[in-house]
Amino acid sequence: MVLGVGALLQAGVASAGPLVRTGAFKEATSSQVRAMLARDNGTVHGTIVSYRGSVARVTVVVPQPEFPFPKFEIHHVDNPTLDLRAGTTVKFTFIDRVMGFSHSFQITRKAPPFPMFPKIRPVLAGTELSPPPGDGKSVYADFTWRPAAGHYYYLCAIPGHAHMGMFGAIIVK
Ligand SMILES: [Cu+2]
Repeated sequence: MVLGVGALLQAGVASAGPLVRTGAFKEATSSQVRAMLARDNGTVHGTIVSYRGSVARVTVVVPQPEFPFPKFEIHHVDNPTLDLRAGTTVKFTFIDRVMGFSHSFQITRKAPPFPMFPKIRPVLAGTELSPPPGDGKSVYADFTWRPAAGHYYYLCAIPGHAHMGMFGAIIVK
């Protein structure tokens, strides 16, 4: 189940969309990651994270360890549903903490189930693949999204990851 290197990675990755480029990711220390986690202004209700106010700050982490299945984590909730208000400016910070493994965070209207090789077009916002973090390092990227009301999904475009559950819903009302 380890899908991680070489040309295989690129096969399922959407090229369209306003994505943060792989080369634009930056390295973060553990204390910088803690600060990014602390500025998330969502509130947890079970498996939902709700954001109110004009600016939502959403910090998404791919945590160590990633086994048995890779996942996203927001406020320590696995692949939560994000509850947003239309008109909100959503400032995402996406952090990959998994040594040696790339991931991405991409927003789409396409609904699951996602195939092994997801062909996600268009991607509305998000990132290309992260550069694989070095030992003890994290990499991150910031991007802003201003969604209209509707139902969306976020997912990782690495082959197999969304297929195995590395995705979540976004509801904008
Ligand atoms: Cu992934």
